[in-house]
Amino acid sequence: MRFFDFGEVIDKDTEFVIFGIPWDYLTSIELPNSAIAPEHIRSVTNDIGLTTELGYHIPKLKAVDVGDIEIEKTDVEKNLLEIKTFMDSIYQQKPDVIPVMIGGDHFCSLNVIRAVGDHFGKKEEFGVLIFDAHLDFYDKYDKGEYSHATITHRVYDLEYINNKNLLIVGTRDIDIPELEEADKENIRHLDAHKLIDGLDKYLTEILAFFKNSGIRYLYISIDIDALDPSIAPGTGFAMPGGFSYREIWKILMSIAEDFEIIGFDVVEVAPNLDLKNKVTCNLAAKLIVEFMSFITKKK
Ligand SMILES: [Mn+2]
Repeated sequence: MRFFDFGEVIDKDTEFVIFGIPWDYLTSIELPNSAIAPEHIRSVTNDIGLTTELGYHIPKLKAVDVGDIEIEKTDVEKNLLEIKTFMDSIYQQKPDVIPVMIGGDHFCSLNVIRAVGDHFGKKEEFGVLIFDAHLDFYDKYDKGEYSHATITHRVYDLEYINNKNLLIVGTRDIDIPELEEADKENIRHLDAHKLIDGLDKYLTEILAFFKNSGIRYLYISIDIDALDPSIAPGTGFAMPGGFSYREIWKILMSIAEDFEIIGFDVVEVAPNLDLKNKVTCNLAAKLIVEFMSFITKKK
């Protein structure tokens, strides 16, 4: 099964490479099963109409779905290497391709973001925008430095990432140790409650943060728990007060207009906790395909 029946062979026209990382070993609670999310999110695309909300014909997207990276659940180092090798291979086939990763827990993003950043030539113009209910900024969590609760810290540890090109939005469930750690490093997070002043203001703050830092190229990581659990119930930590679909849709549209998006992911969807009508998987699939259409339309 492929995402929207896209082909699987990267060629000279390919703009997006979609792939799954079926791995959730580094989540911190047992209940969610995001390892099965890539196949479930692909599967709902069978039943979604073939135009985006603005009428773009989805089959026209120059996207391929190359399947899942091979994962051995508990072998963290091996999986990190596996992800790196995979990323190297897609860039070898097409150096300017846009990777689109379907997780897995949030830790799956680390070596994807690292590969995108390492590969990208203009590091001083590169930034990372993370949508998340949480900071994920623990220095260490239950299994150590690698955890879905430490992912943002590990991204921050990359030599070309700092508090001027890393922004977390949608935060509303922050624990004291990670807040202290984030404050110590002056990490900017635009908490969800600030939406009370309106989406336009919120959006302006996001755009201004990166523009003031001279950033022109962005990697976007979307933890599905950034959205309100009323529309995204299928995830491990369901915390009220998140983005509506329309709010995140508008934010994604605006950042695709103002920045070059050079990679993105959607993580932490847990199909075993989803409703029977698969609303969370539908949401993830919609976000992916709408965002691709925003990115491609610009060109
Ligand atoms: Mn997260």
